Amino acid sequence: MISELADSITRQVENLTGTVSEAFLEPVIRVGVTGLARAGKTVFITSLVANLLDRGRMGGLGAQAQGRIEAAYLQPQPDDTVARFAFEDHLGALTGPSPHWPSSTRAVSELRLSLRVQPRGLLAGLSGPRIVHIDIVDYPGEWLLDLGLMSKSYADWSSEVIERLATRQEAADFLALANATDGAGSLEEAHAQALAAAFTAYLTQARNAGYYDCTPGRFLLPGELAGSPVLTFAPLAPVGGAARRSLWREMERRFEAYKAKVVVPFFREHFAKIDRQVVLLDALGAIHKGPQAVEDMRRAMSDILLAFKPGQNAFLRRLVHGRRVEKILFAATKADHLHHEQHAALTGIVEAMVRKASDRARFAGADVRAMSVAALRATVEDEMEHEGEMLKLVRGKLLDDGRQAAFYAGDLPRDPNQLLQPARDGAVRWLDQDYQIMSFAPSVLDLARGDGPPHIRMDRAAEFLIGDRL
Ligand SMILES: Nc1nc2c(ncn2[C@@H]2O[C@H](COP(=O)(O)OP(=O)(O)O)[C@@H](O)[C@H]2O)c(=O)[nH]1
Ligand SMILES: [Mg+2]
Repeated sequence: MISELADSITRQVENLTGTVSEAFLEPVIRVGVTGLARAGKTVFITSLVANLLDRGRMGGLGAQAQGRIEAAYLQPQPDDTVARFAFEDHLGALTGPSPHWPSSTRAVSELRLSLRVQPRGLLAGLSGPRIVHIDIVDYPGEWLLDLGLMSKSYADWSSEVIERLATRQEAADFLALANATDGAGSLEEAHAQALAAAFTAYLTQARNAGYYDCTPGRFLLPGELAGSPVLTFAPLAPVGGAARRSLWREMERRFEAYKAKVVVPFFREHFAKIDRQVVLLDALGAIHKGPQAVEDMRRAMSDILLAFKPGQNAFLRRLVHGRRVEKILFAATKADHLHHEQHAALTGIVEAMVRKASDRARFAGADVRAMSVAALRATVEDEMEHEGEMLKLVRGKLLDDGRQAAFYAGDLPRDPNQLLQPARDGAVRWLDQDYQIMSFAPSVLDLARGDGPPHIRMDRAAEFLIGDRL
């Protein structure tokens, strides 16, 4: 009781100082952008920033439509120890003379964009323009999944993972090695490394096959930690009374070190500071892969969402001290693969995926929204007659061979359950539809002055994320 009271007083004081300082200081909105690998984070941030700098295509952002944004500019990176998001490189890749998708990124990076805005309404006549800083933080969604490790012991985690792997052919090599391993035996570093390598190989294959439950996240994106002991462990079946210098005990120690030295710092230094969050999903990609990938994506989303419900996790509750993410946007990316008539169906699928994954009311008041977007539109819409019917489709340049091609992804159902239910029930393929996906190359752009790169609904996304603060 007393600690709850103290907590709520602290919170009120924090809120008060928040309000007071905002009136005088320049407010900072920290927007996190996450998603699983290849979800579209890099392209999303690049397009968002480019379109906030050149706002010709941002009619859906209220402050822009009202003519209140006077200027936008990039600032030096505010956090000395975080890599700067390589905006210029990525924009150069997307909009240069031979456009290509940016190379993939592996860790946290950040960028500060500042807007000079005229206040709205009554305040407009009273005060001059204000500066609002937007810090955009790019981090892998896989790192959020690691939150699930915090409440698990090495023994529990090992048992769970080994059970899950039993039915996966991708895990055969690792399981063979793990089964042939005597955890009670003494630690041999070469063997520990072989186990970790086999486990990492499994994780990599599993991810490529469409599984999303591929933790520990840093095994797939090791960055500067590659080869270090915190990444040199693997699940091993529990052994009773393993001695201190045994392989099993050492693996347990490293698992705990991973939590303390990798997971905790990420949540403390990055996650806990986020005000608004974008979660990107390549839902079309998952639908194309089939029911199992859709079900795995749904499960991964529900695990990711746990990070936004700090009340349910003791570790997070201590870390965030009542501070919370105010808005969460779930965005289905690459919507330029579909004619706009199908966008509502795609949004519906994402909405259902997230709603089923967790009950909205439990986000402690966060404003949650789903949307279909394309950060960089690589196609144009078209219609074509097919077996006596007019198909609404898109057309673009294929990534493989540069040919122009018309493309129809398939008929997404209006009722998302037509996909989510069979996925849940363990169907191996879709019954009466095939869903296609194609890789399009970004097209050569001829941008008018003041226009950012072409997109779908990035202005709406920006309005939802920051509109209320401009
Ligand atoms: N057609 C299309 N493809 C996209 C779009 N955004 C991303 N992609 C594709 O998805 C890939 C992964 O995007 P990226 O931003 O690197 O994903 P990240 O791993 O989440 O940072 C890109 O290389 C593109 O092939 C988009 O708006 N439209
Ligand atoms: Mg990236």
